[in-house]
Amino acid sequence: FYALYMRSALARRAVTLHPSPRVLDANSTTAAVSPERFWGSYRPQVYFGMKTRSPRSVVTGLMWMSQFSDNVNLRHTCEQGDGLSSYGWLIHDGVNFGMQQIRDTDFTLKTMFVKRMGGKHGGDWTWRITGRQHSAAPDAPVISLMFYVATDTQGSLQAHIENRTRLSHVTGTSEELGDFKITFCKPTSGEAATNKYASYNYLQTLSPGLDQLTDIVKYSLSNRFVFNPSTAERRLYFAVDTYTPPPHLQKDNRIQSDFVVHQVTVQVPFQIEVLFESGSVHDRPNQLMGPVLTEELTRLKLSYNEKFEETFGLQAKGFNPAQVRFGKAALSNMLGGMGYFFGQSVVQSTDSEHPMLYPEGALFTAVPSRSFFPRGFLWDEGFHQLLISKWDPQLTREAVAHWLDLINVEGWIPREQILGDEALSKVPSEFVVQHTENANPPTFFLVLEEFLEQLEAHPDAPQFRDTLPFLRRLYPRLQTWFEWYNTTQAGPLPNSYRWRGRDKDTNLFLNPKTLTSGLDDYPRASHPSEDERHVDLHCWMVLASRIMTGMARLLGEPHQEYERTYLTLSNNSLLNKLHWSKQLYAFCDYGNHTHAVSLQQEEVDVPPGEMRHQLPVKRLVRSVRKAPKLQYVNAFGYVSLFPFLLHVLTPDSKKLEHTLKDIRDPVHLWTPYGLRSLSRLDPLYMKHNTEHDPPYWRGAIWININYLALRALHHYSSIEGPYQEKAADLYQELRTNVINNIYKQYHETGYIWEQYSDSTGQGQGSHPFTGWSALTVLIMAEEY
Ligand code: 6A9
Repeated sequence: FYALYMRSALARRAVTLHPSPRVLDANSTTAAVSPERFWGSYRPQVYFGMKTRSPRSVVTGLMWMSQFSDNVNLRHTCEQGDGLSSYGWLIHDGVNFGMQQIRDTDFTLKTMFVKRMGGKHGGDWTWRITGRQHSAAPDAPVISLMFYVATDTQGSLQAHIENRTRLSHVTGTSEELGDFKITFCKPTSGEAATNKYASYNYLQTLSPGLDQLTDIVKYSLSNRFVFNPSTAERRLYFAVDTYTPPPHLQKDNRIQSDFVVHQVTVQVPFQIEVLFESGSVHDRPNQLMGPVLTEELTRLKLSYNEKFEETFGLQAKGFNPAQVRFGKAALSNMLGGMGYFFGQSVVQSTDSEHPMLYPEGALFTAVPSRSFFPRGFLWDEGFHQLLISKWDPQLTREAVAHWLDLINVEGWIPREQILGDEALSKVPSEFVVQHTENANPPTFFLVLEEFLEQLEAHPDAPQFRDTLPFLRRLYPRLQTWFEWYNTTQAGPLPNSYRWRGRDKDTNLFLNPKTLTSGLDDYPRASHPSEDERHVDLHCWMVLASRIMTGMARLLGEPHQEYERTYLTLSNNSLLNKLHWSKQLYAFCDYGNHTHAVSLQQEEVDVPPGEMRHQLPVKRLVRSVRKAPKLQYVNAFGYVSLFPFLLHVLTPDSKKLEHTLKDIRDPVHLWTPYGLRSLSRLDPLYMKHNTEHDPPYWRGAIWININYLALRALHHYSSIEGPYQEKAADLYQELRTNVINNIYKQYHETGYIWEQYSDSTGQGQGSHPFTGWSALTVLIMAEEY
């Protein structure tokens, strides 16, 4: 009984939050405390939508479809399957306004928002949507825009209808917004033009959850409506009609929330405005619409452009206007990709039999990809914030604070944050559960390093005034976070480290994955064991201990212990002893390993119950031709670079010379488009891991690591040492290659991509991926 009791007490610790005072005050994101950041485009998973930074926010959004085309093509959540030729924010300042361009089949939409402060609930905002045709084809497309408002279990909405079918405005009330009014203006054919022909429909219904909005609209569509502008023939079009939940949704017994849709069907070109007005604004000088809105947009754009040049200096560095526009789009998509999520992670601790629900929590974070991964990822976020902190350190402080407020009493933070029904609806069930023994690289230390440098360089600058108190509040959590890595990810030898949580079912994989390292299928020891040690994690710990030392010093806290750890771990002879392979002549992991593995077709007996009628089946199964033994893993690629990437190598190190040489070698990592992840000579280069698992970190070019490489080259070129010049040359060459390729791909494809092919430079993987690939802006600006 005692053992059982202990086990469940331990399990409870997994879902018990850290006891230190939260970094964020309980009301920090409310309209009262942070009115400018209350409303925002914090729903990165939809093409266009806004919400407030509150747990159960009223949400607004836009769906659209083109009429009289062959198939129903309702657009709402960002989906790669929609095949849009591009979409993304051209300009977004993270706070006040944004302008997005969406290129659909034969028309382009621009979606803009502008906020205006006032009253007690985060003020007003206005949307402007414009649509225009790509070519001057005679038959301009007819498009339906579906503007919607939905509550999320609290608050209520009333639709106001004129002429039977036109929803002219919605009034509503919610806890955080008080009373408000949303007005749908009639479309015009453009700026300063009069109304144009349009058909109107509306839907007023109930929804069991925000994840159901698309389906509700789809199920309600019927094509019994007539589009009849005087110049054209009468045609039937699709519109929202009455809605009765289909049988499978009738079983959804979540709380029903209000959902109102306003559909406008209109031919391009058009311009439409939507106004949100807070009931608490009493002294509104005018309505934020028409020429007033245009003027405001112009003013904001101008100051954005100035701030962009001030911050990144791309023009001064000689980039042409199109390249500068690319830089702005990359930054803007990072900012426009910030979301506010609320919910509970599902976590599994080794001490509990079943997954448990983590405490409810909020997360304000950027996301790697609006279409494919529109949620928070721990190590991605450190990279995201490197860029954001240069633009708006306040956004970064708030994001980092949210992440660290999710830490549990043990010092663990869930790696992938799937919070709320909407986020959950995008994730296959096998990926939902987060394991409490699993880490992810602590990239927030890179951000903290940036903060320490900002404070040192500009101690009195107003934008950094809040940094010191912020670091003070963060500190107790960082201590536990550091300790968690240092203890739970300790390796077999003193001062060595090992990623936990590698794939267990080793027969199914050419090489069992290490998702926790962030480098997923990058080759590690063929047979996961407790004897492993990982050089990338070792280097992350060097960084972590160095920054903890600096933080402790700055805050007047005891720093000796951290410094001792730092001095021990960063000692190059320890690193050589643990990770230098004489055979590979490079740094690498150590473990129970054999090179002699491959995937073979085998007839396998499928367990009864699974595919009953086809016993036995052919499957790819790993075959091991030579027994593994304890040895260096001898794979050359990103992992080998970490002592260089994280500045662990001393500038006079011979190992630095070797690293630089191998980086520049086209047989290993060098390509005209950036550094590839794995040497072409490695046996696992571009190999599938399973039948269905194509190579990921086995050759492709990833921008986060290329950023670290450029940052390291910049570092070693600016400190005295025998390889200073070599580093400077490589720096120039690599920087040019990376920038040119990403820019070229963006130009050609309309997107920034998750990774780039090492043989053609082509973007691949998910898109848009304006997560760490947007670090290109810092590379262009040479801000490291
Ligand atoms: C799969 C599929 C709709 C993989 O950018 C996020 C992460 C990185 O942290 C990691 O280093 N990506 C990289 O190797 C994407 C991970 C996506 C996992 C979820 C679910 C959803 O399909």
